[in-house]
Amino acid sequence: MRENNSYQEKILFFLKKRENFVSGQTLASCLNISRQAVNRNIAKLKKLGYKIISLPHRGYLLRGSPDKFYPWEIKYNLSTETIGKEIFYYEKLSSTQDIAYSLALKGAPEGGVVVAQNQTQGRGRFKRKWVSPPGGIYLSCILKPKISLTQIPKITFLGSLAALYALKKISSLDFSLKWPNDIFLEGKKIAGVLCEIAAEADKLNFVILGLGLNINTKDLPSSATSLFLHTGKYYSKVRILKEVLKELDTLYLKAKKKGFSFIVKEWEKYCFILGKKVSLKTGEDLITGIAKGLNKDGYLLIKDNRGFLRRLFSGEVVKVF
Ligand code: BT5
Repeated sequence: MRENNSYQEKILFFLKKRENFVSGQTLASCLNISRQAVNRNIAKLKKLGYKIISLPHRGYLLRGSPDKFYPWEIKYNLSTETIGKEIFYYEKLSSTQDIAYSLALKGAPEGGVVVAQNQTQGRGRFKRKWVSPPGGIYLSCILKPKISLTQIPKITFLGSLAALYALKKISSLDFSLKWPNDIFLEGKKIAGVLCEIAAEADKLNFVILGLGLNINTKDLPSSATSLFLHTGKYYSKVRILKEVLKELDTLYLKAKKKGFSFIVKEWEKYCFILGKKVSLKTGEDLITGIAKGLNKDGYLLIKDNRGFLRRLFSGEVVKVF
């Protein structure tokens, strides 16, 4: 009989639903496969890191799942409409952005997600390095919104808001947002968002929304933190990734139906630089002034030292006074 890989998943889901031992015979007859095939697939699951207890005359019991982004784990009970319908999983890759970009060029569907345990060439904005050792979540999502190029900052906002909501859901820590793309936890960066696009003239073909979250990460720059470094506890990355995908899905659906303006308003609530004096680098300029708010497109409004109201599309907050 030809071995079908999906038996592995079927056996796993069967075991996930049971709190007691399941006999090999039950598995074999429910899945219409031989006892040998059950044994073979159980061995494969163990090799993938699943803790399965096997006892003679009693059968099998699932005791633990590895915290790995296996597509079947991510999709298990993931009730999203668009995001995460296809998961492309890599243990290690250069950058999830690059793989997602080439998949999108080949016609991968909207909502497809590339996720990795670690990246060798993770990047931030302006080709800066994104430190990506095992312990973090590194994902890129393919989106095909029907919006103009001026709306792109709102997609970055959508990504950071989804990450913030997901982090808030799993811990009651005081996360906040720093314009334009950072998630902060008590003065340190815990996650970042990178939005890259493919466009011709002014027509947007697709967006690759990249998110990096420091969860159980230990080796980070001094300006950064992770949930583990902050609390001393380990967290389930699979659970957090699923929360991020659900939040992305909810926000994206709402934005498609009602427009993106609510995202800017929501963002303002959590943006800790608003009302403060800040210094910002934009291109070659260094601007110091009061961060007054965001306009409807997500541009930062700064009242500079000379009293002029400046509207910034992108930049880097280098100091908060
Ligand atoms: C960002 O850039 O914050 C966007 C980061 C996006 C990373 C994701 S991971 C999945 C996907 N695949 C990729 O290759 N990238 C995306 P930016 O605002 O430019 O911030 C970069 C700066 O953050 C660096 O110059 C460092 O100072 C700092 N940094 C680097 N690694 C960090 C980390 N792991 N946590 C916090 N800060 C970090």
